This record gives sequence, C-alpha cells and structure tokens, in this order.
Amino acid sequence: MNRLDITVVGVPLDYGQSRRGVDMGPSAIRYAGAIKRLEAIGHTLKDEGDIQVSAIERTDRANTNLKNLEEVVSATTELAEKVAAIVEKGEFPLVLGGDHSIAIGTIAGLTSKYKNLGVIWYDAHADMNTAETSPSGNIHGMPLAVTMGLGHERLVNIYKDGQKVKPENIVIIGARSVDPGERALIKEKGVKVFTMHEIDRDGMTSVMNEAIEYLQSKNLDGVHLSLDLDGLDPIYTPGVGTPVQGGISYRESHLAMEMLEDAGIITSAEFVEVNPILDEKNKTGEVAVELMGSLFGEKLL
Ligand code: 5AB
Ligand code: MN
Ligand code: MN
Ligand code: MN
Repeated sequence: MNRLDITVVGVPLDYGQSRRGVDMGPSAIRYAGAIKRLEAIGHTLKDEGDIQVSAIERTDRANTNLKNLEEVVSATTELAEKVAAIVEKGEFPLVLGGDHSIAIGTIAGLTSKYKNLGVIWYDAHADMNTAETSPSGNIHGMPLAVTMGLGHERLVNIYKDGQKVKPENIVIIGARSVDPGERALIKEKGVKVFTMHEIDRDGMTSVMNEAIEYLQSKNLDGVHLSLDLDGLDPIYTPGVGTPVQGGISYRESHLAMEMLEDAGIITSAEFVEVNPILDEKNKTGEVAVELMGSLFGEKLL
C-alpha cells in the first residue's frame, strides 16, 4: 500500500444499543496499539482523539423504537463534520467505535468528497432496520438503511439531506442474523450480500474476489470499510454486544483484509462494536488492531 496520512477519530458512543461499555471501545483499540502498529508499516498517523459524547442521558433508554435518538443525532452530526474535514485534506479517516450507529456519521461525512461511494459492511447483521421493522429499537441495527436514505428523517438528513450511498454500491459480508424487514429490503433494493453460506461454500478467497470485482464494476470514487467485530465468530471476538455464533474465522478475516489491501480500493475505514466490559482481556480490541495491520499493508514476510 502507498504510504497514507491516516487520521484517527474515536467515537465513544454507546447510545445506539442497550448494553453499556461499547463507549470504551476507542480506548481499548488504542490500548491494543493501533497507532504504533500502523506507523510501523510506514504510514503517518494523527490521532484527533475522541469526539464529545455526553455521559448525561437526555433521553432515557426507554423502550421506544428509536432509542436515544437525540444522542445519536448529535454525535453522528459532529462525526460527519470531522470526517468531511479529514477527507477534504486528502487524509485517510480511520474511525474507532463505539456502536455501529456511528457509521451514519462516518458515511455522511465521506460524501463531502466521494460522490459515488461504495461500502463494504463486514458484519453478522445487515443493519438495515428502520423504526418500523426494528425488533429492538436500537439504532445500531439501522445505519445501513439510513445510509440508503431510509429511516427517521433526523438520521437520514445528517450532514446533508437524503441518500448517501446507492444500494447497488453496498456489499455485506458475513451476514447470519437478518430480520424479516431487512431481508425484504435487501431483495427490494438489490443489495449484494455474501452470507456465511457463500463463505462456507465458496471460500473467502472466492467471496472477496467476487466482492472486489463487483465494486470495481460500479465506477466508484471511493470504498468505505465498515467492520463490525461481530462479523467474526465470537470465539475470536467475544467483546461485542450482539454475538452470533457460526461467524467468520480469524484467518479468513485476515485474508479478507489482505485482499482488500492488494486490490487497493479502500479509502476509509471504521472498526466498531468493541465492548471491553464484555471482552476477555481486550482480545477483541487486539483482533481489531491485528486486522488493521493486514488492511494497511502489514506482511507476514
Ligand atoms: B450491529 C438486530 N438486527 O436490529 C436489531 O451489532 C441486531 O451493529 C442489530 O450489527 C445488531 O436489533 C447491530 C436484532
Ligand atoms: Mn453486527
Ligand atoms: Mn453492525
Ligand atoms: Mn453488535
């Protein structure tokens, strides 16, 4: 990989779901050595610290269908502006979560530079619920729908109004827990999904080749990697709020990152859902950093 100017932003947000602790994800990832690891590859790193997330809850975690909407809107709005400023300077944004609702802000900010953005969503889940279809009311299950322009208008209109990414520019990898409303939306919008079935049947090499070729055929000016650590099997990443067994292996995940690096298509990334309270001795934070190593060009030899 070419030497990059990587700018790190942490988003200690846990309001997009109901289990406390994922707000400590950015610290856990830094503690696992993210900055030094990427500097050792030869990249230039700048850590802008964390965006402000109020610890005081303005809305309660009550059982509504859009929990903590105010908190999520305020943090993702601030993040979008930060990410926009980073890409406008020609730097590579690396966002550390925080729960996956932060992707609403990351992707919104990216559209300040990228007019035909692709997204790789590495996740056990499709994150394509709306308030109408969500079984939980947790906004971390909604960011991909919001990015396509579907959902509450406060979320859809963050940074700029409406759709940020075309559904045909999205590839989901690792899905194994998809809700009925999400399944309908995937079919209706024509989102490309490689579930665990395709990974088991064809192998990760074939899946990644297909995913990369698919995105390369779309005339994109950038591709964002949104990596939810629950995409991996919980034996490798136990520190996540919504683990689903039968996931992507540690080696398959390294292979996926290495193939993305070889293809040279990734222009921004975020690593989300690391929850140190649920973790075993920061194992999940460490896996996040190891995968960053592969994504940013670390070689075994
Ligand atoms: B994650 C579920 N689909 O909407 C929902 O971790 C889980 O960002 C969402 O992928 C998981 O609540 C969101 C059941
Ligand atoms: Mn997930
Ligand atoms: Mn997710
Ligand atoms: Mn989760």
